[in-house]
Amino acid sequence: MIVLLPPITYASRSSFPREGSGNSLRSGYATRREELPLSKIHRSHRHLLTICAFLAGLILAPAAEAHAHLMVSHPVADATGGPPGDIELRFSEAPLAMLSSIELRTATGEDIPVSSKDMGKNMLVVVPQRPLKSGSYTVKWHVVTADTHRTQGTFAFIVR
Ligand SMILES: [Cu+2]
Repeated sequence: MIVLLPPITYASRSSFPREGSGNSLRSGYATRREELPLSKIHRSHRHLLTICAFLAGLILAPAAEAHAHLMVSHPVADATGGPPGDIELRFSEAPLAMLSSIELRTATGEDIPVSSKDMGKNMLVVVPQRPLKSGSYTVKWHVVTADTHRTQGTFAFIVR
């Protein structure tokens, strides 16, 4: 394939405005360059970067804090006790219930069906749909907060 390019025309020297000799024109360029040294350009860029970093920090800082961390649970992780009526998880931020979940499993990996129960803004609560026999259980949770960030975790408890 042949690509046809328009002919490149170079402006002849005579087409430049002539102000004095060629030597004075060259020295004029040099003077202009001295007025805007590289270090000055870099310094102004550095200021711009500092401002950008500051603004990004303002925007990102509240978002980073909005991750939902598990504050406390019932049963408490690694606790041994009677069969709990529900599994309660309290987070540092409000989970979006539609995008969050709690799964309950036996030691052999059997999934125990749960129903959700509303117990307030920062809580996720589920009720096991059948009585929990003695043995160890795993609670696997994942939570999405309003900033779309996802956190997850697992803990276990033992039913005597
Ligand atoms: Cu977050």
